[in-house]
Amino acid sequence: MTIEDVRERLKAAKRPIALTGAGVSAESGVPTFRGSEGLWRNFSPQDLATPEAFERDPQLVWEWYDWRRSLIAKISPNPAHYALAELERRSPEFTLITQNVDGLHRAAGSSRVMEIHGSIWTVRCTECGNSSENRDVPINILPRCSCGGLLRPGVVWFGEPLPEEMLYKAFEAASSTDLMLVIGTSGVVQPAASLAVRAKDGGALVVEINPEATPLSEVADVSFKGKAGEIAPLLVG
Ligand code: BV8
Ligand code: ZN
Repeated sequence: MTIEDVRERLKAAKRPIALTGAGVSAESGVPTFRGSEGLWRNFSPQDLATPEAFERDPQLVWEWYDWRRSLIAKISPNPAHYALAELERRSPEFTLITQNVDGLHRAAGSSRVMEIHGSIWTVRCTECGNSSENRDVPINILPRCSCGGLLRPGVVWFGEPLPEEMLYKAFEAASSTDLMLVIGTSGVVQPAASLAVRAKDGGALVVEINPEATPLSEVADVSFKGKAGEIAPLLVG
């Protein structure tokens, strides 16, 4: 199936959806989770993006998030983000589900975005549970809520449940889509990766964009081996 074929199928799709991962932001300069550049002070994200790490050393975890926030604050969306924002303008039914917390889809103009792993620009109080947007760069560490409680990044850590309502809606959308784009994800993190399987089981055409093969390459009907910033604009046309 060629890029032209998929472009036609995407034009005809009634309820297209896209599932994106760190790879869609790679060309903007955001280090991916599992790429070699994803390391920080020799810690891997898996070690730091957990409630246990925050419990043990909130200072270290906040230094990592502050480093990522200050990096992302200087970064712009790339053509892949803009192509998906264009797709939303063209298809009112289009749904964008992202594992990324960088906010670049919204920055590119997407508004119907399901940030199933939360947002790095949200903070949540560990005492009163209040969530708010915080764009301070740098953020003063350790950040405190007005109630005095310690603030944490408003993201979903490993071992934490995804927002239930949003996850239910994401699986609903995956069950009823007729075409899913799977862009820039290694397909190893659950339950996000299962959304692609759900789409396939529901009879959707599943199209992967990734320079490498992933576990989702077997699920996909077609896998374009290449960069999101180059291929996504060709598919959206
Ligand atoms: C949960 C927010 C249950 C934080 C993130 C064993 C087996 C199976 C599952 C598990 C297991 N042990 C534990 C689990 C569950 C665990 C999990 O899946 N672990 C994996 C690692 C095995 N999942 C969880 O813990 C989830 N919660 O299961 O809860 C539960 C239920 C009820 C009650 C209690 C508990 C929570 C998962 C969410 C974790 N949070 N992020 C933060 O960002 O700080 S996940 C993190 O990984 C990011 O969100 C990232 O997006 C995501 C997935 O990674 P990718 O996006 O795929 O990025 P990656 O670097 O991996 O890959 C990049 C890809 O891009 C590559 O393929 C590369 O080739 C490609 N690429 C590179 N350049 C480009 C490109 N593609 C296109 N263009 C390019 N230019
Ligand atoms: Zn509070």
